Amino acid sequence: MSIFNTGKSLLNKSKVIPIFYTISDDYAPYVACSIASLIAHADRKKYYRIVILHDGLKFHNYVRLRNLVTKNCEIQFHRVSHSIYLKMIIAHCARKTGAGDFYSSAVYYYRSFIARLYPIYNKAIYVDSDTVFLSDVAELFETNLGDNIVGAVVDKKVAEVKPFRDYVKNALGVPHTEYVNSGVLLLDLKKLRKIHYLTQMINLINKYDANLVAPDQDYLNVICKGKILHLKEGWNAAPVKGLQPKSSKLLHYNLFKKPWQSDGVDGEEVFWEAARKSGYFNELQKQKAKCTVKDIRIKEAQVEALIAKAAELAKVKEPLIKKDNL
Ligand SMILES: [Mn+2]
Repeated sequence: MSIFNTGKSLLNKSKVIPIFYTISDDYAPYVACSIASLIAHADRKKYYRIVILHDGLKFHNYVRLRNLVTKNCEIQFHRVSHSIYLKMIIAHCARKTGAGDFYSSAVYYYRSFIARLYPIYNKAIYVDSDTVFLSDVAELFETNLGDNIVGAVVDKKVAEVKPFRDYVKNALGVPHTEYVNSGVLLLDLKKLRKIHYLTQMINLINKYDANLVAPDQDYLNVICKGKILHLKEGWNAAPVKGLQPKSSKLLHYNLFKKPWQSDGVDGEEVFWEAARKSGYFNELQKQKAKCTVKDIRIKEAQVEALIAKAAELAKVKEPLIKKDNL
């Protein structure tokens, strides 16, 4: 037990709601906002365990994130050590340098390790740090997955952009009506262990060494195809201007429009409200002030490059990765 693992450790695992985030140090302010919003909507009668998987955090970030802890919302930190699996992923990412944002860090892949790292849990939630909760995460956790391995929301951005639609269909063999976003996941960890999810993913990486558009998300869609429960859109909602619709339960500032980079971003009020409770408000404001038009152009160019890459990869005659029949 480290001094950073705070809160009461309940032995009755069936009553704990485990929520996982994966971050590198520079994402600490955003994860603090997401956690602050999660806590603001938590049910006092329930117990939440937030686990931050990271690759090394500065001491002040540990301390500040720890400040968010409440009686029924604990925060654990887990520095993911570089296992043989992870080294393989890092080497794979290094070979794809310049192939897009998703290859910039192996942290994107940490979510695939949750089932393996935490055999004490049978069910868990994974959330991206660029999110803000508008309702109680327990409601998501209590969703019945039935026979499915994971629950996730169909990726609307993919459905809206033709090169993305063609890419998922041709390069992955997944129709856009089925392709989900991996920013919010309800995970049946028991089933993920049973199908050896991590091993399957590593095998696909080794076998194809494919240059994909959104690697970890693409692997999830291919490996779990047909076994994904489509959650209500509100659990991974695109922010809108002004007041958010009642159906929105979690806002995801997906892709490159982030309220901490510029003014006028849809759903910015919700983000700043969470930021006020995060302990990072002033810093985030300063960060936004420092962001130049040039920085935003660079982000826009990255989106364009990603769409161009999808268009190119969509030309393939057969899928780039194919799941083995076990
Ligand atoms: Mn995201």
